[in-house]
Formats: sequence, C-alpha cells, structure tokens
Amino acid sequence: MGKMRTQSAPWRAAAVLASVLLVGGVAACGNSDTGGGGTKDDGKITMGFSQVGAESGWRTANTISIKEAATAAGIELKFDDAQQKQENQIKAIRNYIQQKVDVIAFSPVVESGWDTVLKEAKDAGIPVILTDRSVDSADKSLYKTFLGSDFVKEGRLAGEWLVEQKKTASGPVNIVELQGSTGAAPANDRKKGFAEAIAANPNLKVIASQTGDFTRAGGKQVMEQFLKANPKIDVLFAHNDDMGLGALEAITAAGKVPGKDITIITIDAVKDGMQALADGKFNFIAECSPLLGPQLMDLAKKVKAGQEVPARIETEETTFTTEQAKEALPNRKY
Ligand code: GYE
Repeated sequence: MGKMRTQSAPWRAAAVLASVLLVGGVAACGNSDTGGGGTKDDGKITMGFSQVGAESGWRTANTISIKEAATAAGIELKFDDAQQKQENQIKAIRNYIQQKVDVIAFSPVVESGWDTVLKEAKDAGIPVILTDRSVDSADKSLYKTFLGSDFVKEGRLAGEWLVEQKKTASGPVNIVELQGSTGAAPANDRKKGFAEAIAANPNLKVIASQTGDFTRAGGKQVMEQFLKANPKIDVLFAHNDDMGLGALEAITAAGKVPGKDITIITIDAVKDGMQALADGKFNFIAECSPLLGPQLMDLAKKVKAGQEVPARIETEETTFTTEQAKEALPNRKY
C-alpha cells in the first residue's frame, strides 16, 4: 500500500479488502504469527505514518529520520505522502484503521478539521501520536501525545533578534513576510511569535505578508511580487529556509544584494539554509529540528505497551548567526 495516493478510491477500497481477505486466509491456515485468531499479535509493532509531503529540505530530512528510526527499532512502517493535502491524510489514516495497524502517527498538514477521523481511530482502539505539527482539537483524549517544536517560540526568537539589530533605527523598517502553508501550525504560530516580538519597536512594520507554501518556488514567486509592489524592503522574514532560498533568486534578479540590502531571517537551519547564512546571504536562522524519528519510535513502543507518556514533548533547539553557522556547518546532519 506504499502508493496509496496514486490509486482512486474504489481501487483502494478493493485493495484494502483484498489484503484483509489475504490476512484472514493466512490466519485460517494456522500461521503462528497470527495466533490463529485473526487479530495479529506477534509482538511486532506496525505503524501507519501519514507525512505532510515533500515540500522542503526539512521535510526530506524528517522523512529519512522516521524511516531510518523505524528500521532501527524493528517497527514495520507503512508510509504515505499526502502531498500537502488534508483529504489525502484523512484517507491514509482511514486506511491504517482498516488495516488495524498498532499505532497511527501523523504530521497534520493543517491544524483544524481532525476530530472525526481521530474519533474513528479512538473507537477502533488505535492510539494516535502527533509529530511535528499539532491539531486544534479541544478533546485531548483523541491523541496520546504531541512530539515537536514550539513554533511560537521560533517566531519570537526571530523577532527578538531583529528588534536587537534595529534598536538604533530612527525611521521605519519595512518587513515582508513569507508565510508557510495556510492553516498549518508552524505558519500560524511563527507569524504570531514574530509579531509579538517586533511589537517592542513601533518602527518595525510588516508591510506585506503572504503564503509561499513552504516551497522554494512559492518563496521566489511571492518575493517577486513583493519586490514589484514595494520599492523599500528592508527585511524578509521567511517561515522556512526553502522559501528564503527561493526569495534569494528574486532579490538577486531585482539587482539587490541579499543579506545586505535586505536582511533575511528564516527558520529551520537545514544545510542549504545554513550555507546561505554562512555565505552572508541570510542573516539569522531559528532552528527547527526534523530529527524526530528515534523519539517517535520510542513513543510508539511505550504507547503500544500501554505505558503513560507525557502529553507534550518539546524539541530542543537553538539559533544561528553567520559566525555560528560557519562553525556548525561541517557537522550538520541535515
Ligand atoms: O519548518 C518547513 C516544513 O512543520 C516544522 O514544515 C515543519 C515545517 C518546516 O515544510 O520547512
């Protein structure tokens, strides 16, 4: 079922039915793995994981971390790429419920609209772990835990650095903002944290803010529009490295020098972003770690064993200036 998203709904239903029948048939033959009872209880853990997509360097590193950690932990991973669409994630989760996986983990593409499918998983007795991004469901019993970063804090750290840099500015500082995917927790929260921090200096003004969907292409295209519409841009705040990297092309094409004419702040600190920072094209990055795989597998084992886990597990992160990026780059893992 690795290619679930390429199948149309009736075919997928047929495929699920076929695999259910197959498992049933094997059980009837007395295969020891199934205990002959129809429900699989071989001590092994199967995890159904629904990934957001492949939109950024961060996401690629996150996917690798999860796949490698599953192998290392002896967990069978069923992986689906939702291509940044909530409907695809809901379909994948429903498939995992039908397949009776032991644990469902996912990184919700947007924050809202999960209650129904999470309730279905709960009713089926399958524990859910949220990783990377969270949901806004009021009923916290719909999932076991949320493992990931504090995105508000990342936005705040980005804003605080800027406040410090511009503390002697006597006139207006014009900021443009490239937001992440609309409705995604990291987009909502980074925007919020940044706005809160820059409120400390009334000279700092966000004059334009639009989504670039967390992609390089999106960042480039929206930055082109920003540059056309606004003759004076002093600062770019991009919600991830990839959009900042795309924007670099637009800035250079407009005859401006990134990192000098326009101060650039991003979030993530993936290798390409760190290289741009070391080269002086970016000026500051707030880190967001994608290496969530090992902790996720550990949580899956605990949840499967019925152990209590903390409701929230926050990733540890730092920030980088150009000098710090030069130092960190040789040992950077992602
Ligand atoms: O910052 C961005 C990715 O959810 C933290 O998603 C993640 C974000 C990350 O596309 O690059």
